[in-house]
Amino acid sequence: MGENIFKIDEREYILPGSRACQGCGLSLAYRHALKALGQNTILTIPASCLTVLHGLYPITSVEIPCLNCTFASTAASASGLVAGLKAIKRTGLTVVAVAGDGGTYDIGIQALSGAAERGTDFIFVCYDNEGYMNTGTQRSSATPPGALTTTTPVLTKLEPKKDMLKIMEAHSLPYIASVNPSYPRDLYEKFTKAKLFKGTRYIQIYAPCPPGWAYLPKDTVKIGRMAVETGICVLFEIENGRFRFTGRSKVLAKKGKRLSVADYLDAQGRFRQMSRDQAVQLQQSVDEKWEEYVRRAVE
Ligand SMILES: Cc1ncc(C[n+]2csc(CCOP(=O)(O)OP(=O)(O)O)c2C)c(N)n1
Ligand code: SF4
Repeated sequence: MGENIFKIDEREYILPGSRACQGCGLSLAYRHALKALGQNTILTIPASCLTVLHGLYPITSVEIPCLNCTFASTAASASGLVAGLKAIKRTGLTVVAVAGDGGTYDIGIQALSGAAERGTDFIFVCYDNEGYMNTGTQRSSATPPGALTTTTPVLTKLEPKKDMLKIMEAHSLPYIASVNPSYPRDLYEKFTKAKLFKGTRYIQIYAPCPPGWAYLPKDTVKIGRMAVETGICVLFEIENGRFRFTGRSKVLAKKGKRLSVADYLDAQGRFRQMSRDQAVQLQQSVDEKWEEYVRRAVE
């Protein structure tokens, strides 16, 4: 991948005054993702914080055409867009579906698996803020164990986080990537690269959320960096089955020195009720996953 920050397109596709919260990790990631995707893009988006960011009809803060679809049908609506473009012989447009973790890991998984199995020619982007944030922080299957949510208010979430990247890999996709808004150049390059592939491509954005995770809006970039330093979020791409670390994770894989997850947990109010056992277990599962990645990395 290239090394030049000045390669990033200066054009903005999100206008000032979007309705996302201050310090929203999704907004930051989306800004750079849209720069990489460019204007020859058609978006399809289910109910989520992202629909709020886009705004209420007839006003929008995003300068790219967008279809609002139902929760369960995100990937099906992308399949429809792809088929429609083919029917009218329009070429040169990228169909991109963008959903939260609720709309991907839980409600959207059936249509996504179907489209991926058919090899539909589109990019599916999941921004993972680890909960149903737009409706007030309910637990999803992406919520990490030990986190408080409004549906796990006393004991915290007890179950492990679903490994959606692994599930998508089982579909033998040509391109899969994990990105983080604290590393915009890495994110930009992966979105640019994803456009070059045919078939279903999957990108997962680690998306810090100040109100849902209970930290101050000014700390979003810091939280994102801590996630990478600890291995909670790993920057990588899988190209036709070949796994490689990228960016800061690549450096950490060489040096082998990651921060303890305790530093990450202490920085967020959502983990204030987490038990010691849960924290030890989380560290173990992060270490195991990291070792698995190290074993399979091609460079
Ligand atoms: C079928 C259906 N069920 C429930 C809702 C209510 N709803 C709107 S947004 C949302 C949360 C979405 O969570 P997620 O996909 O993780 O995105 P986020 O809000 O975190 O951006 C819910 C439950 C809805 N719009 N449609
Ligand atoms: S609730 Fe979280 S994800 Fe939603 S707009 Fe606010 S900061 Fe962003």
